[in-house]
Amino acid sequence: MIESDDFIGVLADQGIDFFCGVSDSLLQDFCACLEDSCKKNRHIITANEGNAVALASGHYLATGCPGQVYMQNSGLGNAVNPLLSLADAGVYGIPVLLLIGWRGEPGTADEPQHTAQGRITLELLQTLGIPYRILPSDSTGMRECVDQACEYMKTHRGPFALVVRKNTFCCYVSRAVSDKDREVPGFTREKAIKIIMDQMGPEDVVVSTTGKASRELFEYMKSLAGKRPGFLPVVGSMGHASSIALGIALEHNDRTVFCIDGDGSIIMHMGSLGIIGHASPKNFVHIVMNNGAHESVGGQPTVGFFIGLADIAKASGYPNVARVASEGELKCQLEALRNLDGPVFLEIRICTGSRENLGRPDRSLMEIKKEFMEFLQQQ
Ligand SMILES: Cc1ncc(C[n+]2csc(CCOP(=O)(O)OP(=O)(O)O)c2C)c(N)n1
Repeated sequence: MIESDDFIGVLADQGIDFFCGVSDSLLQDFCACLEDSCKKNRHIITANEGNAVALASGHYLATGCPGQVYMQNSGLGNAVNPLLSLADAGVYGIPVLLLIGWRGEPGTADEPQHTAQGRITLELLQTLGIPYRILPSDSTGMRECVDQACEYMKTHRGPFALVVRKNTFCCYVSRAVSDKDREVPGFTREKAIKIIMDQMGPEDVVVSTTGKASRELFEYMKSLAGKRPGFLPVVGSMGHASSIALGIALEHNDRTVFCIDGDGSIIMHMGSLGIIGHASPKNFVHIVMNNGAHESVGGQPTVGFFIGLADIAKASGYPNVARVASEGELKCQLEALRNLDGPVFLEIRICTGSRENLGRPDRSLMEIKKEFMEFLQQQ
């Protein structure tokens, strides 16, 4: 396996010292090492992967040196447009070194939302005209592979991709700030989810975002006896849970539709806030679990604690917004918001952290969808 420090050193030898992207669990050790070793503004965790390609392009235009953009292969979808209509050799010809975590690699066990993307990852790169190498997991192979990528970028002026298999990077223990340093209260997402679920009725609908929030909700739902709210865990399609929930809320104004979002997810496609605010469904409750991190894939910091999410929602047309940071405040607000017109926005400041033994949905996604659609048809 490769030491992240070594890899970063090899990139530095080639003049690559600017990094940006959205992480993936396969790249979490590398990202933790970047957080520790890069000076401010040499490593930027972006809103989405398309942003990262554009940011690295700006870096190249300013310096003549390629930047490195990391992402999960799911993020290729977000990146296709700037890769093809900005960085491509037929447009501005901008060298960008892509580092892509290969979830759903054929022959490996992974979650269903990664299967299709995993199967076509290499083919998609080929279709995009982006040459690639699978990053070797030994130091000599890795160095030779980076040299080849850099040589290509110099001569062809376009992106090159390094595809990363599971267990390519050694474990890296981060020296980055702890929860204590970030001054967050010890109020977990799982605790907040239980409080929210406990005040929901059996007619309500909940749509939850990608990552551990959906896994925690799934487990809690299983433990609820009798009638439960309708539930759709959005296992992939990060950042789109609120738009899915909007589509449902507009057709079922007899039901309260809750979207349980994450800070990383809401930031990824933040434009949807203005769309929800403008559509203004009265039955829409948007709850954001703000832990200031992409906790599900290793805890890389987001800007969640540095921007006013509730203020942004207010300015986007949500008539009622609030921010809470404790169990007591959450219970009070949940009671109050029942009597308010939506769209309502509730930001919950929580700490990072989740159970080691957290499960995953153990039913097929098709079954979950069928049950959800049948639930919505019931009066
Ligand atoms: C387009 C895309 N990029 C990256 C990922 C990998 N990913 C899965 S969950 C997640 C973090 C979500 O962060 P947040 O919404 O803040 O929730 P938290 O994990 O903190 O609960 C990431 C980056 C993905 N699934 N899809």
